[in-house]
Amino acid sequence: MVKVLMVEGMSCSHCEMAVKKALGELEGVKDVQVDLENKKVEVNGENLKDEKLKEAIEDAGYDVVEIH
Ligand SMILES: [Cu+2]
Repeated sequence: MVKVLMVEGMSCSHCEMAVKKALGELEGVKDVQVDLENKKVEVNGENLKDEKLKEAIEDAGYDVVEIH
């Protein structure tokens, strides 16, 4: 399954790495793609829970404005 998240606050490659790392540590996550320009994060995996994804990103210091 694929989840697309709109994330506010990412501005550089460090942010990108931080978000990738935070999501990569979650169970079921196989791949994370970050599109800085469009504030878009695409998560690929199994049994992804919106709540868990949101929590991981917020704990890393960014805001999730949308998940679909
Ligand atoms: Cu940054």
